[in-house]
Amino acid sequence: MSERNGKGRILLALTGWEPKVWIEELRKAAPDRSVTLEPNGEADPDIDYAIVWKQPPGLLSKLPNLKAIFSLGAGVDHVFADTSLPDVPIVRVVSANLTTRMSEYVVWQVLDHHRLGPRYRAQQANHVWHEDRDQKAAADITVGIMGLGELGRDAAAKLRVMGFNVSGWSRTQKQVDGVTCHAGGAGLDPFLASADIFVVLLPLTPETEEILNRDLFLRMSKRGPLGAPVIINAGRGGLQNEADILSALEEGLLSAVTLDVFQQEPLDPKSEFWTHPKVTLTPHAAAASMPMSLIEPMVRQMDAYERGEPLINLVDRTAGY
Ligand code: NDP
Ligand code: OXD
Repeated sequence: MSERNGKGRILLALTGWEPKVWIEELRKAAPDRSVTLEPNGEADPDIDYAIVWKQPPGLLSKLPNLKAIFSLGAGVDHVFADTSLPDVPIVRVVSANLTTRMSEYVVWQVLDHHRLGPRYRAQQANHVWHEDRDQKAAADITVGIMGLGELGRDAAAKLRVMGFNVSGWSRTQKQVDGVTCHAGGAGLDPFLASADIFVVLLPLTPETEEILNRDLFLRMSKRGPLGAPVIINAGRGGLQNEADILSALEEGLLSAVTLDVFQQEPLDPKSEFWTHPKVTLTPHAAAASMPMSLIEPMVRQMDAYERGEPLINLVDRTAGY
């Protein structure tokens, strides 16, 4: 640990986010620690911890005394985008506050599709009064959650409270109360056959890249009350083949999608997604990283680590999440 007051020094490296609120929150939570904003700390031998969102590639490997990397996101694909990462622990966000907001988003979007929100908004825009009399109950619908991690499990529990049937898919077998759990390659087809609305809360890794593609859509159940599946992707844009989504919507392989994340963010102003009648989109806003709820626990982790306690919420480098 760097000397001075014995408290590890922090480098904050952000791309695309305004640093002011993060610095302010850090100064509040860690008044006794030095906080440097990248690029000023480049190659600084006194830096112990890096707090990052899309850090510039190569930056972290230049910090000779780096002890740990703290991701400002639950997802860490932005950290791994730097291929020269030093071999130090990576801590990711696991936060009840963020999890709750993600579940709000999931329940909001599932209910919106289930209760024909897109159709009624289009009718309103055209002054059309047409009530759909064939109204389904939540119990008639199965929501399939891809990714039964911190976020997927909480969303599953909240959807269950609303009365939906819930199935889930993960890399390793899980047991979740009231959820039919499938896992791995062998579990994928039974999972895809089980649901009507698919909620995607997977991390972006080499294994999941563009998993949302035409082949997968063809394997999804078409028997459900919605006629064709709905996909809600709040994981990462890299999980989706965007050309395949557009053609699947045209062909009726998918009935509608909600996309919070895109291959390229911000989304190109010319993208078809903006105006497509079967697309609901939000600007990577499903569950934003909030300084008030994330910084304090990160600093408390640093304190605990300096007392000899292990870091928690560590990323498995081999699995990539
Ligand atoms: P977790 O790591 O807790 O959970 C990930 C889940 O995905 C686990 O169930 C894991 O399986 C499963 N998984 C990983 N790889 C595979 C695979 N190859 N096949 C099947 N299942 C797989 O992550 P979180 O729940 O905390 O977050 C999920 C993602 O949500 C983040 O990585 C991030 O990309 C995204 N996110 C988006 C936000 C937004 O605002 N849009 C906000 C926050 C996060 P297993 O259980 O076996 O490990
Ligand atoms: C995250 C995100 O990964 O906000 O936390 O996307």
